[in-house]
Amino acid sequence: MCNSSLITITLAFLISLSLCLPLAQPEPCSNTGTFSTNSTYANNLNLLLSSLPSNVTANGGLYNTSAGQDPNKVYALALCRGDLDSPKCYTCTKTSSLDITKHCPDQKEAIIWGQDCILRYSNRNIFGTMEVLPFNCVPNPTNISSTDLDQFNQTLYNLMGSLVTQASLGYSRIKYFAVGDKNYSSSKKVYGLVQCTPDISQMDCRICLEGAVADISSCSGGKEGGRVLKPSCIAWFELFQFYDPTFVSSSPTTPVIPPTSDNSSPTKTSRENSSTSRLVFFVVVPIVGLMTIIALAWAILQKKSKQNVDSK
Ligand SMILES: *[C@@H]1O[C@H](CO)[C@@H](O)[C@H](O)[C@H]1NC(C)=O
Ligand SMILES: *[C@@H]1O[C@H](CO)[C@@H](O)[C@H](O)[C@H]1NC(C)=O
Ligand SMILES: *[C@@H]1O[C@H](CO)[C@@H](O)[C@H](O)[C@H]1NC(C)=O
Ligand SMILES: *[C@@H]1O[C@H](CO)[C@@H](O)[C@H](O)[C@H]1NC(C)=O
Ligand SMILES: *[C@@H]1O[C@H](CO)[C@@H](O)[C@H](O)[C@H]1NC(C)=O
Ligand SMILES: CC(=O)N[C@H]1CO[C@H](CO)[C@@H](O)[C@@H]1O
Repeated sequence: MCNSSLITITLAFLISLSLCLPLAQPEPCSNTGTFSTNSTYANNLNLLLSSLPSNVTANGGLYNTSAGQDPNKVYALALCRGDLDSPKCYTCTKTSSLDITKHCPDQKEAIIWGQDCILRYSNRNIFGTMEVLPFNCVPNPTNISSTDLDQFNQTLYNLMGSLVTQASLGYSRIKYFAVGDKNYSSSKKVYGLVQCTPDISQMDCRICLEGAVADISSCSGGKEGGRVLKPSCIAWFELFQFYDPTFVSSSPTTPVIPPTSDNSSPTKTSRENSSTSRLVFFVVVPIVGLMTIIALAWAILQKKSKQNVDSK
């Protein structure tokens, strides 16, 4: 009994730790130019970043805005994951707005993918255009057990394919969003999530997501999970339910037949930058190792103190 509760606690602790991972992610700061402290651009940017968290929350999870006049005009966009409640959306955009200035202190353009939100800003108009670069990949470091691989791979791509179709119809409350799960064995399930920024068209959402799903095998092939992150869309899968299960999709749960107009659907975009994914790998993997050690030490201490209590 003690052992099972110990395992539960350790697992819960590990999962909660893994949710903090994105804070350790290096953030792509574009090299399109820099601005200096106290400049008009800096002031416009600070104004936008400080107002984004409340505005995105008030606006139901998405907000795009701009401030100033050319050449110092700043465009900013924030999007929360479709299953987030307002407090979590606020926290994520708040944290991301602080992190983005920390990671990219003087870049005129930058993007950050928080655990639950995307935040971007630029000196050019970024609204309404589908973008797939920069590209970020966050694999779950755990290898999937090899006996399951073929069945798993097939199930994963079936699941993600139907989520892409469902999300790109735009029926969700936050427009392009879908979550779902599928059994890949009699006792195991894979869970998926896809989302596009609502400013792009259905067709562009589909193109972006199909590219992201195609990138899953290079990002996290053979792994128990992974996130492919792009400016206009994200695709994410895990072997546990990482999204809020109370999220109710407004579209039917039955698989949706793909629209015929998508027969000519373009293939995945090329020229994707994988340097960030390598960075993420080298940074995230050692951190996960360290966290595991801390969690185990913590669990052992818990067990000891529990035994002390029991023996009294
Ligand atoms: C920025 O402005 C503040 C207050 O106006 C001033 O104290 C600070 O020295 C300035 N910093 C730079 C780098 O110019
Ligand atoms: C936000 O994006 C939409 C869609 O691209 C655009 O029509 C709108 O003007 C933008 N809002 C602001 C404040 O720029
Ligand atoms: C995971 O798989 C890769 C190759 O598929 C292998 O190199 C690596 O050692 C494995 N890691 C663990 C922890 O089993
Ligand atoms: C699917 O997996 C779950 C456990 O995740 C299990 O309880 C359920 O029986 C499985 N369903 C089928 C149809 O295999
Ligand atoms: C899994 O299947 C997809 C599509 O069927 C394929 O592109 C991918 O390379 C496969 N990945 C692995 C690790 O087998
Ligand atoms: C639409 C909206 O909520 N706009 C608000 C964005 O944030 C600024 C500053 O906090 C407010 O003044 C706006 O009203």
